[in-house]
Amino acid sequence: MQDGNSSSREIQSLAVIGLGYIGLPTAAMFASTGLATTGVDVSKRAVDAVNSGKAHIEEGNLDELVEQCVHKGLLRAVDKPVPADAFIIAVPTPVDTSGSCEPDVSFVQAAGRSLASVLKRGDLIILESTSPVGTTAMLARLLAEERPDLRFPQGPDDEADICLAYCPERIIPGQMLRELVENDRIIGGMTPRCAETAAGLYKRFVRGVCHLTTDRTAEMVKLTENSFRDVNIAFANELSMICHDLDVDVWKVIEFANRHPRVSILRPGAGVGGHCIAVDPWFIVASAPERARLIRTAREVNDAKPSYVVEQVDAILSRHPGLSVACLGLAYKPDVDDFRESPSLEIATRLSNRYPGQVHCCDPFAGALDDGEVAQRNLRFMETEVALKEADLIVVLVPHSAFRAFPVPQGKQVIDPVGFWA
Ligand code: SAJ
Repeated sequence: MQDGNSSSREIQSLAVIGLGYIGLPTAAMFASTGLATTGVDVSKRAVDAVNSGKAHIEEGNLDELVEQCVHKGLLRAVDKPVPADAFIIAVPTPVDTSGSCEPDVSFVQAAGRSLASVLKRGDLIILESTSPVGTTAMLARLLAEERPDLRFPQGPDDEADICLAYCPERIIPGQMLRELVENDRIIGGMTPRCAETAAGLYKRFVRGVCHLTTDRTAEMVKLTENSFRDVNIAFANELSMICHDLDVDVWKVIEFANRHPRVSILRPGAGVGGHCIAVDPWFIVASAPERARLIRTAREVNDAKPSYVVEQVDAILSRHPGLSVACLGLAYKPDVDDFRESPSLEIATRLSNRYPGQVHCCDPFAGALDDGEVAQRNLRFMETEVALKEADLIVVLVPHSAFRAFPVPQGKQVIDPVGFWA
């Protein structure tokens, strides 16, 4: 399919289901183009924040954009879907954490059921949530059951009443508003007309190329991107442990290897976190358990890295039991206030419980952590400046830019899996 240039119908209103890390920036961006946009979320906190002109998440200039759009009457939030010409579903798709790592698409199903009653002929529905291959088609079947009076696409040649497409978000936290505009989009329509209609909507603000394809291909593209990154990071993490055993500086090895024109190794760290890279590869593993051996192993290597860091601390504290420890950084990656699936938070929690009273944590974004969770994890916080002076052992878990303000500590033991002072 070609780059789509035309929208087959005029879209005058949009409802975005899910006002989280993806839904809110997307809703605000559409509203900023003059499109009447309604954000829908079951969280009263999110709805109230948006209606008072605020973003309930920390992300660049998002607060300002939300404020402007709400002030102009282009963006509002409600707790149930309202009629609109187009719907974007941006709800979480976690994996089952009880051990099976099976994808949980129940939020997508709930979003589909909740918007079914307000659908009318000619509407467009776009799924943006990272999803296992086949989820868009599953959504079409679910909607067809809910609304037998409307025709939904059933195959690529079907001329239906409703357009359905899968368009994965690909924006990186910390750079979301820029990437929303600049990144290429992969637009997978259940029919060519669905893809063109969805592309017409995104072209309100996307300056990257809109690549049109099928729903199943677009679903797999998204999973492939994040799995590729996970495998590359697993390679770096494995390399860091091998180099440690061989007493070779992994940072120099990677720096020099990356001077090769066809080598590009990512950075080792304390583990892989967040709600995407640490989760999405499991969607591929779940759909092809026999084949996805490398993808599964990469997940296992990255998931094992926090234990490796804890063992490094254990090794020092077993020789010097009374040392005080400072853990620098708890967020899932640098310069974000997002602690979901954070390996650093896991490491700090394990150390705090293993060495009660000896461990302090520092994170410029700690205010975003829930007080109850902090208490439950037994975390104790300290100003970075004080911790760097007072702690005997510094463990750098996240290289937040704010830590650059402090000089490299002298005369201290340091464990630095992220290469902050490498
Ligand atoms: N990490 C490393 N070493 C690296 C890079 C990252 O250890 O060299 C770690 C980070 O510290 C973090 C985790 O990996 O714990 C994930 O961080 P990230 O910056 O790689 O990715 P996310 O999860 O913030 O965003 C990813 C992006 N996907 C790709 O780059 C292929 C983003 O474009 C997606 O939109 C996003 O997932 C998503 O929503 O799926």
